[in-house]
Amino acid sequence: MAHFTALKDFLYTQQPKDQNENDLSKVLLDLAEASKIVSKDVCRAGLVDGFLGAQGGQNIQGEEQQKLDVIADNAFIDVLEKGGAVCGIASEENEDFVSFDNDKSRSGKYVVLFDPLDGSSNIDVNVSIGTIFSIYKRISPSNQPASIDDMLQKGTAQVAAGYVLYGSSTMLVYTSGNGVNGFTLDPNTDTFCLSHADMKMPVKGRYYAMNEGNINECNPKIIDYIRYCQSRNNDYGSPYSGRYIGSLVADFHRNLIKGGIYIYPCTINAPEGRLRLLYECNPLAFISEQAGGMSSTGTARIMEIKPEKLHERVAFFTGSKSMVEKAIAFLK
Ligand code: AHM
Ligand code: MG
Repeated sequence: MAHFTALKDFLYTQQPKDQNENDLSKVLLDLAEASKIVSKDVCRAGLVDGFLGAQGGQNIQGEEQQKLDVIADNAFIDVLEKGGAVCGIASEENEDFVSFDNDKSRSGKYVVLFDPLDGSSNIDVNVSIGTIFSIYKRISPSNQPASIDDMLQKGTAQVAAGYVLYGSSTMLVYTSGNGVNGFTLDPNTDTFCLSHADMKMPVKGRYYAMNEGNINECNPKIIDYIRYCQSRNNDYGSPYSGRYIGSLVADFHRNLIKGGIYIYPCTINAPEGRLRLLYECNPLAFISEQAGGMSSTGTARIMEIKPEKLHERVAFFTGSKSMVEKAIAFLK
């Protein structure tokens, strides 16, 4: 078998050897360790009592929490808190951010914002789901509790971002502002191995992803754009193929590799948009831009939005650059 570089070794060779960068590597390795726990839980969910189905409560956004949402959330919080490089987190599943309060993590230099298990509606039906994360340098003083200002930074301040896709294989894809690299989890050695070096999103593609059940609930300009995707008069000269998994991570990953666009516009039911700026859109925007793609609300660059609250939602257009540009042109 070919020799693949392990994530740990890759981080070691990539990062400048100052202490800050070492700490960032530590955060990424902790996230990778937590994701291995979640990956195993996802794989055996059908066999274990208490893993499938609804938790019986709602998260702060009024959405039904699945048991695995909560299990994954706890796994990431637990590993990051013990790791000591992170002083606090915010997660899609928790109403407020969490400031870690042990001696080690109080001086942690970073905060992590994450969606522990994206694609909740697919958990029980064995369809790909994922974790999405964003890493920022704290702006609060070291040794003080993490603050809300640490969490509400613009996406342009991200020092790293990534996702883990629990699909036909488990993959971790991340950027620290120096391109995008993907690592496949080898189940035999439990090691993330570099399998997709320097990933580039094709400038255009032939896939579009949207929940078209919402088509009559959107701005009519969105309908015009979707008609364009479906027509022979588009830039491909033939209708694009519709592909909507309903797990953002999986739809994004396909578009990253094959080229395509994902859109979740404002709808009557979700007038601000459905997806969360901090846990979903900013990290994927950072990755898309680093891979040569583009992410927008339709009118603004995602990463330049100043967040006003933790669970802020936005309209999201992400994917191949020329396709996102075309969608934006339809909205004008
Ligand atoms: P979640 O984080 O609660 O799973 O919500 C995010 C998901 C995305 O993964 C997916 O693209 C979208 O919501 C699906 O929404 P819908 O069912 O409205 O199409
Ligand atoms: Mg999500």
